[in-house]
Amino acid sequence: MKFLHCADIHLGKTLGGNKERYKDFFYAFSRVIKLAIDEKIDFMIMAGDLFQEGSIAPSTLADTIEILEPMKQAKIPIIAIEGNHDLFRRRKDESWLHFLSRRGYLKLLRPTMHAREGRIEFQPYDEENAVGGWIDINGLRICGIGYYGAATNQMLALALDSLPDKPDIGIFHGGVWHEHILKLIKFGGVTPDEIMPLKEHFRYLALGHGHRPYSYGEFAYNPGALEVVNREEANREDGDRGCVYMVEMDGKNMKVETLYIPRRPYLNIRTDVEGANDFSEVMEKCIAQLKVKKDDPTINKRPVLMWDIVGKVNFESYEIDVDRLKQTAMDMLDPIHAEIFNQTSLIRSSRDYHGESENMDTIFRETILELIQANPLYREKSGDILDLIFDLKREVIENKENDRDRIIDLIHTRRTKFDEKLQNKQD
Ligand SMILES: [Mn+2]
Repeated sequence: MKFLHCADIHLGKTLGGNKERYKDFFYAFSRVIKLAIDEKIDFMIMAGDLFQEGSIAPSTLADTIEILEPMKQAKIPIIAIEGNHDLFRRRKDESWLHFLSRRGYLKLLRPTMHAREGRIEFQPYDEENAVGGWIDINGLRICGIGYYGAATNQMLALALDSLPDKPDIGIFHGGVWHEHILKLIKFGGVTPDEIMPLKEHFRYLALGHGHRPYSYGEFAYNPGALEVVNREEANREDGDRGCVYMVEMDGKNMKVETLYIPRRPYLNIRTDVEGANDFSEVMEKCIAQLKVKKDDPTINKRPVLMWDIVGKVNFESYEIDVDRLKQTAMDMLDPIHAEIFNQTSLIRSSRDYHGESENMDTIFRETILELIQANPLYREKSGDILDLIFDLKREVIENKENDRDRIIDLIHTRRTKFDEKLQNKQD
């Protein structure tokens, strides 16, 4: 018996609407599917987060069906559970995975929750409803444990009380908290002490949720995300690749092999411009750093670029021309997508704040403007947004009747005006 285990595919994810980035996630998944078909595996496990969000776009669904079709043709079942990202508008009984299961593209495992009785039930997979708690494939019993979020510890204990007889494989969207991944998982985490009892029940525990690969106790395996979903996950020391597991179970023996799936290079650059006196000094430091990246032979494909400019500077930080920096980066590295975060701040001598000439409004305006301009998306409209925030502040202070609708109205009216202004610009 041979199966592939993958997780956290996040189809539908993109960056600022970038089409190429959107396709990267499908491309990575298509490599896994090709591997499955070439290796003639018996089944595939997808341990949650097939999609980036529960309410995916129609085209994401169409692209997904297209990519799954060869698996259906090859009659290789995909046994899947829902991750936190797959739930449709936070409804626990609806997901596009269930739709795919009903259409024969996968088999969705989901235990039945009896919330009032505080009980979890694992029912056999029911072809008609295209859902169930467990399924037998060629003599292996696979059990879908699911995702329990903040309630993971209690729910996992309940789940263990009602497992079907002699399961071989468990699928669980949740992570083991230990030093390497602690930071990556906020909800859905269990401690090593809580995960070890599962070893008595399962020979293999297929995990999802943590986006970096790890294994625990020689039975729990987490492949991580195929592509970089959030920038913190990008780690060039790991190489530009995601991972899946090829597992062979034969009698009592089990062999787990890690296979790598190439992914797009993802550059997280941080340039420290501490002490710069003007924009040209910032530019100089930035170009020096870009040159290093340009010469890096391991970047063999157009990268994604996420660039932080940090440090205290001796001039107003909004004078940093983010658009020009971006253009320079585009020219030098040719990324498919680049985002620049101006996180510099002004070094002020303390007398500036004590001077009576500087009233609170000026300080307020400067501080807020800096915050708005830190995000490149808002830079163009920073003046308008600043005015709005300023007016809102006054409105909140002066609005004695606590009339919320008036404040919401104010936001709506101004927003419409921003849009009109932009529209005029484009025309
Ligand atoms: Mn995920």
